[in-house]
Amino acid sequence: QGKSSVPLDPRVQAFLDGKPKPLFIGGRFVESLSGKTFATRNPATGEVLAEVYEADSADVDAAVEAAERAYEGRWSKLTPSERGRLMWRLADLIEEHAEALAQLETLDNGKPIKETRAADIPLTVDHFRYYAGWASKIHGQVIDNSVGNNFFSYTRHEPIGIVGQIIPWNFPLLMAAWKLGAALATGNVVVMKTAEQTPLSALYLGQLIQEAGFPEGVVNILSGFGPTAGGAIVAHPKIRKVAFTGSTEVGKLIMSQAADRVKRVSLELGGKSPNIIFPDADFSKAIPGALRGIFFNQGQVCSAGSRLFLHKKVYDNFLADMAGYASKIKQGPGLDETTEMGPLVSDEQFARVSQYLEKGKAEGAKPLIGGQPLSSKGYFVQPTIFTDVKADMTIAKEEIFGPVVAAMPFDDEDQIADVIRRANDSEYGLAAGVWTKDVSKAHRVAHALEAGTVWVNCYNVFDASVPFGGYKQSGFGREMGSYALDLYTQVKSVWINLN
Ligand code: TXE
Repeated sequence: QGKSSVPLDPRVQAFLDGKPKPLFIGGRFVESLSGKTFATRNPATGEVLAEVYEADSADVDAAVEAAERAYEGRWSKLTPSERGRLMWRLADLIEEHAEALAQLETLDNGKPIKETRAADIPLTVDHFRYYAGWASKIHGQVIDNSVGNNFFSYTRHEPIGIVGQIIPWNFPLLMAAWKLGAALATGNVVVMKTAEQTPLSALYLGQLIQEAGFPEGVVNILSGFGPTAGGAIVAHPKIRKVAFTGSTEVGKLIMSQAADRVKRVSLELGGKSPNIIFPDADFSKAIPGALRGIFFNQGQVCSAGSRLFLHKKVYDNFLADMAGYASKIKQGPGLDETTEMGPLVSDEQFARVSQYLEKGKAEGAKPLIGGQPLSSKGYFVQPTIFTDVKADMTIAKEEIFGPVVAAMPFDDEDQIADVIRRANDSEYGLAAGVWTKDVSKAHRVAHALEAGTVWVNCYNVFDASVPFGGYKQSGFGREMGSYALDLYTQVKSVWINLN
């Protein structure tokens, strides 16, 4: 550990007590029924950080039973305002435990402590507070005059019941919050499976859920693997909805498996998002924006601006400046306060990204900087900017999920049709960025892009009140904002005969 390494918070020391971390079922921390455990590793060193109990279908069954008891029992007796108050209390507790959670997240995921402190944890707190407010504002419509004089009708927005949630490893705690916020505000109960690479912060959250006083079984948190624990959630007949964030490949599988029981699904999947720089852009903002767009969280962001379209007039200068900054990014262990880029999450992700670097070079792209995995211990990869990229190259089409950007020039002799066509030429449609001082052009491009989010003169900005989700194979359903409430409610129409 270096001089600038953060001293470990005593609460993290206590949490990492060397014993396998249990599952959170029915308000209690329990061993898995099989007794099996698996290891989660510190990506900065590759060493084992903790063992966790591994859930499989029997544990999912137990979690569903606990959730059902909660749904039929105390949870349904609470008023919406009481529900909201519990969520607010949870947000307060997360804030009290912010430093411990930030450190634990950094240890398990690898991301720099500067970012967990500034982004992951505060966004999680905001998220619970935002949805705490919604709990008491959910209601249906009165439909009276339009049905004539003989009838009167109204709607109720009712919870779905037991919902299954499967989350990824790139923002472990924040993804748990994105899933829990809307589900709890609307009165559902949850069986959540965390990603096998990063189970720890959600288990810590389980302790805070307990402390906040949520009725037992409202939230159940399982560590485990996709095909076993995840598969059991998707297959369980009493789980009526599955919310998933992860790869498009697994999203397709879940969607087809859910069809069997006509289970609702919402999917937030991969991306290959275009970030478009027009020549009139303010470079002092666009260069940091393009850097943040691809290098934030080591590029492991579903909305990463991984296809950088630069007007040919500015292509060389912009890239030269961008490469200058990128080459100074300080890589290191996440717990070092001076670290700007940490390791990738796992050896698997390291191997995946390394293969894309090889493939990019083999297909003829040129790394302006980077292009190599780093050989020291831990899963580090150099920040990489590829030039000479053709649209049909693998690195221009597939999601890499690492700090690797494909830069491509465009010109606007045909107005902006060419760059829009190229930006939209992807099976993905999660996000996009546009940099220009021309307001009309910014709106025109924003409207024409096939993406669930368009950032104008900014990138990777998130807020609990603004919906997020995909077009095309990036998935469907919107998390955050009032839109996410629709994912977790079903509408009942009640007719009254007035005669
Ligand atoms: O994803 P998986 P992986 C993309 C990104 C990355 C690639 C692979 O491109 O390189 O996916 O990452 C659970 N039934 N994204 O392999 O497998 C799994 O346990 C039910 C984009 O980690 O999709 C984990 O909890 N669940 C992304 C979650 O799915 C299953 C974030 C995600 O893992 C399952 C992560 C199954 N059969 C990866 N198989 C984003 N959109 O932000 C796996 N899981």
